[in-house]
Amino acid sequence: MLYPQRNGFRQYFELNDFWEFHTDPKDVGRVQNWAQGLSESQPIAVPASWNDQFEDTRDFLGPAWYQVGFDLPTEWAGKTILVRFGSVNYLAEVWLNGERLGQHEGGHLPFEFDISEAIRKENNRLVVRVDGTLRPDQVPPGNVPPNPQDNFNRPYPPANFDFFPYCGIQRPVLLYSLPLQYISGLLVLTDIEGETGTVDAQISVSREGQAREARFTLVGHGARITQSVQLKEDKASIQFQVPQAALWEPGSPNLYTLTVELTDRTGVTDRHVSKIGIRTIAVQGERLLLNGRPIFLKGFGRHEDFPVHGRGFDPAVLIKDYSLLEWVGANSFRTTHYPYSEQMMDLADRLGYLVIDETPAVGLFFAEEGLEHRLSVCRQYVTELIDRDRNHPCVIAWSLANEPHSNRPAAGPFLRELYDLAKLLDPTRPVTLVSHLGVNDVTFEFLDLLCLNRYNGWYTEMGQLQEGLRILETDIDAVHTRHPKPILLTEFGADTIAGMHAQPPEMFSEEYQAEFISAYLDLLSRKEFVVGAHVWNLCDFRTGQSFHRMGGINMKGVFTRDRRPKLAAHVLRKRWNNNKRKK
Ligand code: GCB
Repeated sequence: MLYPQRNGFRQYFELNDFWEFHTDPKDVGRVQNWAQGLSESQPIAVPASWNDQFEDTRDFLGPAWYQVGFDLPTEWAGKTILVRFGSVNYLAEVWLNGERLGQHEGGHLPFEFDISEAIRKENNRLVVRVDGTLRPDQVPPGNVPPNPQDNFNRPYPPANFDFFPYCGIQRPVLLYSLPLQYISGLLVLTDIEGETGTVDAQISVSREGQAREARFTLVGHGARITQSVQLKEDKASIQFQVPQAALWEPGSPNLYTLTVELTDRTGVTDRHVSKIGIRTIAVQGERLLLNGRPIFLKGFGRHEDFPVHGRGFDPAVLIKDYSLLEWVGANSFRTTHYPYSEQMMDLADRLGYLVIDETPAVGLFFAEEGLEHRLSVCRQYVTELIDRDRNHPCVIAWSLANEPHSNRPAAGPFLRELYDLAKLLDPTRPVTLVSHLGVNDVTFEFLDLLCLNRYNGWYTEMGQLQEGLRILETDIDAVHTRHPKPILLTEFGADTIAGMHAQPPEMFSEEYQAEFISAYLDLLSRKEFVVGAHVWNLCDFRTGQSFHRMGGINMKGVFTRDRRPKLAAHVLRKRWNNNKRKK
């Protein structure tokens, strides 16, 4: 599924605006046929989570109904027309002019419907039912019966994860047009031989039509290469050699423009333009190699989270977060704990950040009940994520899950199946998942890259940082001895109340967080097999209410929720910016 574009052959407009909204706490909307149109409603902003927009919806998770009206641009008559949702959390069911288009499960990944038949010239009515209710058989799960062994205190709302379960239409909704026969898929693979880059590009075409040929053109950094090939069974592929290729990497994120056109006797009938980066990524022994050279990841976990918008797409916050990453000297991040917006990924390509791209599988547990459904949703996520992001040079690894409770027997086969699926769909990138278990994690046997979350000196060894570090060192050394693969510390951090100070440092003070992060980085820099460190978190973020989340906020950000630096941000900036190579 390619992102809509604007050119002579493709057009889109955003249905981002004020929509009509009605909550449906008694779940009567279906029976009362709200799909035909809402008789009562109030205005709501789209895209944005609904929770913080109204007085009475903060903890309301659904179901709720949205509606918007639009006319068809006259010049779109006779084209293929689709409606595309960037992210609706969690269950979406969609109708156009009373006709049911379909449904989608899971937030943070796009879905679309061909509405060429259902659309009218005027007065179209799009209705969406959204249900974010937490259920144990969903991913991420919620309302899971408490298990005394898990030692997990359920927050409110009862999510199985530590961030607020924001709901609604959270990313742009696009109405777009394509020619009848159009380029429907694109796969780009790159390689490097000496100074020459290789670009393999393959397209698929929606159906047979007039076009018999595809023309591929690669432009940039002094290169301009064109090649035309015949379409074979709705597919076409080429290979370009790019001498003296300008490689993509942090610090010099060189991109080329790849244009693919379908042509018939009269000329061009469709055009798709994308930016590509020539780079390689590989695990070799205990190292992670970018363009054949070892790379150390410096960065963060983050959340799509901001006051009032909730998890809603906000381009200004996105740009701001990239300027914070640059200011502090980071080169990477993980899309904790769900895929980020497509715009965020485009900017990572452009600005040169390495991304560990994570599916929405957080809080996975392996009780029998609901297991089959959770597995099928996870398979869907892996497939949709790889399909969405596989052409991004910024993506250096796929993360299948965050902290699955993988000490149950069912966990091994479940996660192995997802690993095999990711490898099948993309044999070029390392596949990982993020573990809190460590040496006994069954998945460490097969993962390409080991990701560990650790909070010694915070959740354990509270207030005793040195003791925490001693245990951490023993622990990661043991993981390394048993599994000699690269290790990335994907989370470590301490909640910190901005403005609270203590000397000697103590928990919750800015000094404790700064010392904690520095000491972790010092320890990790001594371990050759550690290939990166991601601080938890870039910014404070909203989560459920519980006794250990004051004001419903996780305060492990090195910036506050409104993006002001704490002491630790300055410490990181000094460390990461003073010596670009220092770990
Ligand atoms: C973790 C989780 C993350 C939490 C974090 C914390 O291990 O992966 O989602 O927010 O710990 O702060 O407790």
